[in-house]
Amino acid sequence: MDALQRARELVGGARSVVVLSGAGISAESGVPTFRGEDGLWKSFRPEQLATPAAFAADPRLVWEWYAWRRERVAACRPNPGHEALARFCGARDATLVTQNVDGLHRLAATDHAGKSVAEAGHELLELHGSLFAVRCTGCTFRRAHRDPVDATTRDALPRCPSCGGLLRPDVVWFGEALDAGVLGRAFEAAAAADLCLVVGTSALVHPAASVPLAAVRSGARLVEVNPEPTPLSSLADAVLRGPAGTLLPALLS
Ligand code: BV8
Ligand code: ZN
Repeated sequence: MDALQRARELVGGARSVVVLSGAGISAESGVPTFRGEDGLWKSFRPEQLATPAAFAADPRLVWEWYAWRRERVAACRPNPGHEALARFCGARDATLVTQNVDGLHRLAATDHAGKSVAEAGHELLELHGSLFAVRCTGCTFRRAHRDPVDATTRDALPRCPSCGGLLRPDVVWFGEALDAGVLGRAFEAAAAADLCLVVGTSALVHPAASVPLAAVRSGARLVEVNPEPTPLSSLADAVLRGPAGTLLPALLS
C-alpha cells in the first residue's frame, strides 16, 4: 500500500486529531518560509530582528521588517491546503495548532464556513501570535491591527492609546515564552489525540516542535506532509513527500 493510502486509512480511523502546521503550508500562497531558499531568515538574521533585544535596540528596523511582511502576507490568500484543512477540522474533533503568524488558517476557516473560527467548530491555536495584532510594551493593551505602519522614523512608530508606550507586533520572539494558556491547550490536544498530522514545518523551533512528540508519546499515530525530511520523519507512520497544496486535499477529502 502506498503512503497516501496508508495515511488516508489513519485519517479515516482517527477519533481525535491534533494538527501542527508551519510556514510550509503557506508557501504555495506566496508567503516566504523561514528557512527555504527564498526564506525570510536568508535576507534577515533572526537574532537581528525576531528578538526582544533587537526591538529594544532598534524598534524602527524591526517594525520595518514586520510592516514589509504584513504587506506581503496581506496580498496572499489561503491555498487548497489551508482550505482542505479548514473543512477537515471544521467537521470533527480536531485542534489546529499553527506556528504561523500569517492568519491564513483563520481566513480559510472563515471563508469555508462563512463563520468565525469558533463557530466553524474547531479550535485554532496560533502559538506564535499574529502579524495582524499589536500589543503595548508598557501596559496590557493589545488589539487586532491591520493599518499600514509607517516605520520610516522612530517617532512615526505606533503608540499605545492608553499609556503612550511603543506598540510591538503581537508575535512571540525567540527567547520569549509562549502564551501559557494557548500552549497548555496544544499539549492537552496532543495528549488526547490518536492521530497527529504535521504539515510544512522543519520541526526545529521549540516548544512548538514538542507538540507532535507529546502526541506520539501518548500513543498517537503520526502523518507528515513535507517535501523535505525533518527530525519528525523517523517517527511518522506515513510520510507524504510533497507540497501541502496538493497532498492535503488528496489526504483529507
Ligand atoms: C522559548 C514568530 C523560553 C515571530 C517565531 C534548543 C532546544 C529547545 C529550544 C531552544 C533551543 N535553542 C534555542 C531554543 C529556544 C528557541 C528555539 O526553539 N530555537 C530553535 C531555532 C532551536 N525557542 C524559543 O525561543 C521560543 N521561546 O523557548 O522561550 C522561555 C520560557 C519561559 C520563559 C521565558 C523564555 C520561542 C520560539 C518562537 C519564535 N518565533 N515566529 C515571527 O514569525 O516573526 S518562530 C518562526 O519559526 C516561525 O513562527 C515559524 O513558524 C517557526 C518554525 O519555522 P517553520 O514554520 O518550521 O518554517 P521553516 O521555514 O523552518 O520550515 C518550512 C518547512 O516547510 C520546511 O520543512 C519545508 O521543507 C516545508 N515546505 C516548503 N514548502 C512546502 C513545505 N511543506 C509543505 N508544502 C509546501 N509547499
Ligand atoms: Zn500601553
